[in-house]
Amino acid sequence: MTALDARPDTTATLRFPAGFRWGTATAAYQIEGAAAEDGRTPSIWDTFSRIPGKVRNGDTGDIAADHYHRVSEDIALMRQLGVTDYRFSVAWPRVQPTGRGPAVQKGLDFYRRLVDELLAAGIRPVATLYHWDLPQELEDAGGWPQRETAQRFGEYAGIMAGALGDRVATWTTLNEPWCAAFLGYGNGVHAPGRTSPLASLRAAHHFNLAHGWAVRELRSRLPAQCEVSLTLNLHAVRPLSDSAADVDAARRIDAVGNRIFLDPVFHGRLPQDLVRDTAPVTDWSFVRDGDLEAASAPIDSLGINYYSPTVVAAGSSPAPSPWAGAEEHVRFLPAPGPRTAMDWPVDAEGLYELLTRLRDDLPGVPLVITENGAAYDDYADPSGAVKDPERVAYLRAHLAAVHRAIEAGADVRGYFLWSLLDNFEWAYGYSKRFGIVHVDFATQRRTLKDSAHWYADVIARGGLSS
Ligand code: IFM
Repeated sequence: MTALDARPDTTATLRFPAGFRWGTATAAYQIEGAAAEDGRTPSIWDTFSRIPGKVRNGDTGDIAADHYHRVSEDIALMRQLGVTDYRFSVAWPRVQPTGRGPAVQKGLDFYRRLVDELLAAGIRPVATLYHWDLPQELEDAGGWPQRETAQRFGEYAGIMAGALGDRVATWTTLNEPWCAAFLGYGNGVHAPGRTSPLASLRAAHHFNLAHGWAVRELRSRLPAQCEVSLTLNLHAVRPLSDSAADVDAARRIDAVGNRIFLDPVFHGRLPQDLVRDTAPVTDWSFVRDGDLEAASAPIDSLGINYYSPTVVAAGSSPAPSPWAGAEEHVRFLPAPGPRTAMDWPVDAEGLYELLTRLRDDLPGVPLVITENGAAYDDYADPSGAVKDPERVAYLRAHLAAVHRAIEAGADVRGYFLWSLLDNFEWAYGYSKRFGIVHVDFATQRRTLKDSAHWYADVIARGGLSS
């Protein structure tokens, strides 16, 4: 034993591997604001949020956290936290307003500045090309259920790679295509608000295709050291019991929630049980020769967004539901335990289950937690502090689960906390606060919550202290 080995570990009891990436994440529509500036045109979320009753309190992303005008201030906050990486998304309608043709210089300039300032601050930029803000013109032309949208996305990916190239360390094609396809086109709680099982399955396929075509464009323009990735919100599905019927309910949700993306992207095939299950609502003839090969262009890592598990049993769920027919055979049950302000159960074990499953199902694919976090009803107290002990407990439990999964052999390379800032939480508007930095939306004043100080300490120690 060397003197070094004998030294007590005073920094962290659960230490993460050297080089582990500690980040925070945001998305363009949720924080940028400046919705009509410098040539940006409406996205489907600008349109959807203006439909009465679709977003709580009639909130929109017009101003959001005004990040477009406060980039430097927000990067200074990240620097204070000590994050190694920052995951942001590019607003497609800001750089290519109609979703076709040449890019708008001012839109590109905004992201250039963001990336340059991140690099100057020693923070790795991690860019997502699509976090749900489709240019409205492309939706008017048919949106994601139309194949042409995938083609447009590939071209847009090429524009971005040409503009920012190797200055972005990681390029992620899509964020949570499940939500975009099934909440956007299936039960309509997200933009564009359509309610058609067939449209949602078509959209899911075109997301896979768009991803593959974007990977091809990125690879042809980027230097080899750039990482190319995809982020999925995989469902940690648990059957209520080990009865054959409950296990089959879980299989159905795994097919339409997880394998609908995992199989095409990593194995170049459609899950055959999904094709059988969905036969009543679709014949899948929109999948053409060569599509699955295109979708499975190799990528360097898989991003995973995890918040809570899904418990299911045999039965049926009341419509409207996003599950493309699966809800006729599946009952969704509340998982036990404490809940966040979203009414989502706090269950770190689900993250461990997901990571160890991926360790087994996708050997050799590095994993990155690209989102994890919780909303609570935070407020600044009279002294100006924002005390959020529930969020700290949530984060600690989930980071401990990640650590345990790494020890069990899962190749997890990083963790991005959702979110840096309080922001526009889609159909919930500004009523839900996910940030570790509190935003007073009237003044745009930022205040570090206790969880931000706690996270800075975790990063500085390289793990969790006891
Ligand atoms: O805010 C969202 C984010 O845009 C995508 N993943 C889930 C988060 C919390 O709902």
